[in-house]
Amino acid sequence: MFLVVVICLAGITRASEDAFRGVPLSRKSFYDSARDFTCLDGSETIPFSLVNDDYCDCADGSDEPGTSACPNGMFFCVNKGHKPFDLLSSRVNDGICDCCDGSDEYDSSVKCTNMCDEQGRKARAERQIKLERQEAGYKKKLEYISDGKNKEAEMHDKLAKLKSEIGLLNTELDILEEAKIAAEEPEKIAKEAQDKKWAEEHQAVESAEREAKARKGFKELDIDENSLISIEELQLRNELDDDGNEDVSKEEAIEYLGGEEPLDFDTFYAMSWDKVSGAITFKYEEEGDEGIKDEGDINDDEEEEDDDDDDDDDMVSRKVSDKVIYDEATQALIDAADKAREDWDEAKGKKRNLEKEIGDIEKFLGMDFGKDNEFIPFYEQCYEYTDREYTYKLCTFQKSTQRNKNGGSETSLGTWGKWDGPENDRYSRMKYENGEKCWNGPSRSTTVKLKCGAEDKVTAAMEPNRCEYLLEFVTPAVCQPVDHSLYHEEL
Ligand code: MAN
Repeated sequence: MFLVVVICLAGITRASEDAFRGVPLSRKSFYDSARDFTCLDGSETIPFSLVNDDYCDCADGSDEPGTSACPNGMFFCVNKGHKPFDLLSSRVNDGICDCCDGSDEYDSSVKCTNMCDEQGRKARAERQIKLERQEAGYKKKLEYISDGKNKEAEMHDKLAKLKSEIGLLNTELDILEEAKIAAEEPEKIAKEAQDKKWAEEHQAVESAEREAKARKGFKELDIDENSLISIEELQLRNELDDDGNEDVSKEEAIEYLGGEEPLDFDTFYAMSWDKVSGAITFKYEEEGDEGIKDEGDINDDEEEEDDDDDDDDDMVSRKVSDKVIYDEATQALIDAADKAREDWDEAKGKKRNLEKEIGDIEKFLGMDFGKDNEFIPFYEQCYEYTDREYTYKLCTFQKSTQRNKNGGSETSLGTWGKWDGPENDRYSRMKYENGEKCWNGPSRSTTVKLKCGAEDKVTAAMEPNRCEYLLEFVTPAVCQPVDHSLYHEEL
């Protein structure tokens, strides 16, 4: 009798255990053996004895959580010691251990060992490491935020300082400009006077030289030394044979003479010299400039004209420098103006540098460095990653490049473009755009995917599409605080 009761009780316990098999804890309240069972989609109500009877009654499969009778049923793996999860009930008793506690194979040819404790321990250890990394990362992120704040404040201070400096410099520049104008005015007047004088002297010397040459030429052509050039004398110069018939015709000579023959020097100089000297190479040309000074003058034997000739020679030999040599007073004015110009230029240079510095700071302050400015410390920092073929360099907020490991020049994979993460996580991706053009394709570009980690590092580089690069960048800057409340419930 006692045995029968025990067997019966055991049967009842087994039956009620079977009825609740595969029911998740969160839905346990819907499975009450004292009442009829209403399918969870509300489509039908059946006697509770039909729950887990290996026959599918509910359209949503909710009456068979512990058997594989319903194709869409869900079996709940309790997995005590590890993570519980819902398993498609078609996988129940299919000969494969899906739940780590083996509960899905309760009536199967395979015997599953309960691996939950071991797997749970391993998962917890891994999770612990991850959490510690996240926690350390977040701590570092707070440092970045504070460093960023300091740097931002420092930049604001610097900007204010530079702006006041440039204000003072503008006043100084006005003064220096006035001084420059004041120094340049007398310099201009003095210089102009001397420039004019020099130009006149230079011109006088040039024309004296020209005339002296003409006199030499005249003398050379004046074979009969009668101080006149005749057609016949010109006909003796082969160079004037324009038609190349080896004879200088009368007409050819007249063409060169250009006037009534015979010509005295003045007429010759005025009418013929340009043409004749262009065609004939005179002896004085072969002898160089010295020839002009050393040789006698055409009027050597004419007493009264000797003086004139001496004057000419004087004029010719008188040195006129290639450029103006200013007198002392003018030079002093030039030096003073040069100094004023230098001072003004120097101040202008200073202003340009200040403007550049101000521009750089304003650019920096106008940039988006994340929700809490946590990315400020990354401004123009560089990180490298080398794979089998290339070294990738990421200079954050600046550029991304690639260089072949065996050398060669850098290829631009884009310059800083924008934050490119999804709307709810904008700061999880960076985009670098408009890099070097891909052969027969678009410009190269780089997406940088940011992942939480304890230190700043590029950990992977890929080219998922030709000339579209993907870098994985691990950094504390994207670490979130650990929400301990999420990890308190025991697995
Ligand atoms: C270079 C590199 C590669 C890229 C090809 C495209 O070899 O930049 O990453 O795919 O050019 O021609």
